[in-house]
Amino acid sequence: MSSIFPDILSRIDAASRILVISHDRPDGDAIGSSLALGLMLKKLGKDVEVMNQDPVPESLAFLPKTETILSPGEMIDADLVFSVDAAGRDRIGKAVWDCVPEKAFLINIDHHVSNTEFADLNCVDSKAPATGQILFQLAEAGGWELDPGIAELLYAAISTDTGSFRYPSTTSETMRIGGELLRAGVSAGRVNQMLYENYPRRRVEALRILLQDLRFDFDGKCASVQLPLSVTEELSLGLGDTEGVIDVIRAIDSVIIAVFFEELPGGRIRVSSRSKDPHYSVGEICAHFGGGGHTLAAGARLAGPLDDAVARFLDRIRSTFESN
Ligand SMILES: [Mn+2]
Repeated sequence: MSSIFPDILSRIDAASRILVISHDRPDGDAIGSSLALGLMLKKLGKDVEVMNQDPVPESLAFLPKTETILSPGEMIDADLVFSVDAAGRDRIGKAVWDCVPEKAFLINIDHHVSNTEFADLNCVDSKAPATGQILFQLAEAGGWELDPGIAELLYAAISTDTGSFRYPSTTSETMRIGGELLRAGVSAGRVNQMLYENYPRRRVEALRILLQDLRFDFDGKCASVQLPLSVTEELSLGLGDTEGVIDVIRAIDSVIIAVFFEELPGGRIRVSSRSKDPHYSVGEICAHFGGGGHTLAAGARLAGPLDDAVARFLDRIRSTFESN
């Protein structure tokens, strides 16, 4: 992994205008990683823009410089482009690609095991729990100086992808980096409060409605909830409002696989899934439906209607339980 860092560093040296992009519906790792990289490159004297197809979720807007993230508009004059935390080209969105000049050199930094290595240079570490961790290591390799803002972005990136340094992907290296980020000026109490104890009321209202129809299958080993578009509209739910639902149901003692089904405008069904046991890979289940992710956290998009998608996905989970 770190063997690719010198190549990346020399590409940065040679570049003057850099664009940083990430996946659509950005999460904490996407926002934290793309802004942290953008700010670190700026400190090196580069001209940098950060772009995302979708707006910053309200829950992450407290992070430094989120207001500087561009929405797709005009073509960006860049000679180097970084894609961070995106498993494939299609995860970034066509509107963003329309702003990326074809001549630009593309570097892909990511931690998804399903990464398609779509760039000119690919730095993919599927053991890393977050792209933010790889970026911290890159910063160390480059001898880059962090400031409290950059450190907070990297901390948020790693914290949100590890369930606050709790998931099995959390290693001693992750904890070391967490410590370094605190040393660089992050206030753990404040960031954690902003990330995990600052929900809008509608997020908890959504949880109340979703849990009314909490469903258990396969002797309680699978728990799932469904969010019809009508509820999304009724509660004016935005990006990020339903993110915590799956963590609540995966915390049930009997549950090995937790699934969240969300009906999207247009009728497709977005599926988020989590596993607590590497023998039951939700990454493989999602890959069957053209999605991807990690062994313990993965997603896919299925054709609707909702009932039908639920039935097909649960059927696949049944086979996973039966074949193990
Ligand atoms: Mn990530």
